[in-house]
Amino acid sequence: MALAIDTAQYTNLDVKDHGEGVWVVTLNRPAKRNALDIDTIEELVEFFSTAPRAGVRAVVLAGAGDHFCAGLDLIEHHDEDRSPADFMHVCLRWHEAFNKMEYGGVPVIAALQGAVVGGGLELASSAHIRVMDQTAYFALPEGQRGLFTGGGATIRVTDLVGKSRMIDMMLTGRVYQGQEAVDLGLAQYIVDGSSYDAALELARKAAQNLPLSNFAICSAVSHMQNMSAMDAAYAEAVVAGVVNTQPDARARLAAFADKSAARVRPND
Ligand code: 1HE
Repeated sequence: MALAIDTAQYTNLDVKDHGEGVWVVTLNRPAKRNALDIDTIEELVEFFSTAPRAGVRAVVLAGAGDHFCAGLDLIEHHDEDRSPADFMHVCLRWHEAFNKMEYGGVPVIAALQGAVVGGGLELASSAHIRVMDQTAYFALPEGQRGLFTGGGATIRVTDLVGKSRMIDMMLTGRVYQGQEAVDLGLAQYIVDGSSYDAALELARKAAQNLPLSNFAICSAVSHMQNMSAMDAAYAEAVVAGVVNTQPDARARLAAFADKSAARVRPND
């Protein structure tokens, strides 16, 4: 049974239907550089828990203003003066939100500009594709703030750039930007214009795939990385058994057979 997304229930996020299954979710606290307070995390949990069952075919994740996201809301964290157990539970809600993004089976394309730092990088690294503009920069300032990552950077940022670079970023506050950031894997695309426009175009493209194929791409690949090679190969066969025999694929295969389907060609 399909769920409905109630856009009115979001305040820290701006949630919009862009048609043909593409939704845009924008962190909407630009005055706070989109810092992640607990309410924003709860809204992310809500949206990404609902989206896979609400017919959402692709999501652009953006940040309002000049910066994508300044990470943990340091003011809230300071004011709350949390106990270790309190903050552990905060982190578990972050993981809930980010795991729903990464494992939910709906493509999430992050449009990055300005600061993508601390928890903002943890959020971005939970997306399946990251598109940066020329202003975007990446850092993990936790070390300088007397903090540690709590939103999955030890797993996802390490996965993107490797352990040594991640540790260097945390120890020294090193900032990556521009083409170097792409070369390291922090983003897959860098554009001269708007990362939002480019991300929307990619989302529209991804949304044309069959939902079950996208589910496998955006869920199975992540799950399989957590498995032994033997188990991953087995799981891959089982997933392919389901996806590659889906009735909706038959028309696409028929189009290839009758030569009406586009061929794979090199870029111009
Ligand atoms: C914030 C936050 C925030 C800005 N929490 N309020 N993250 C950081 O260590 C990054 C902290 N932020 C910055 O370094 C800078 O703010 C930015 C580079 C992102 C932007 O600089 P700028 O000059 O445009 O803005 P600003 O003047 O520093 O800040 C504007 C307002 O945003 C100001 O509020 P105002 O009420 O005084 O106007 C700032 O307080 C507010 N603001 N960033 C709260 N992060 C699960 S563990 C994850 C651990 C982490 O993420 S640690 C990394 C935290």
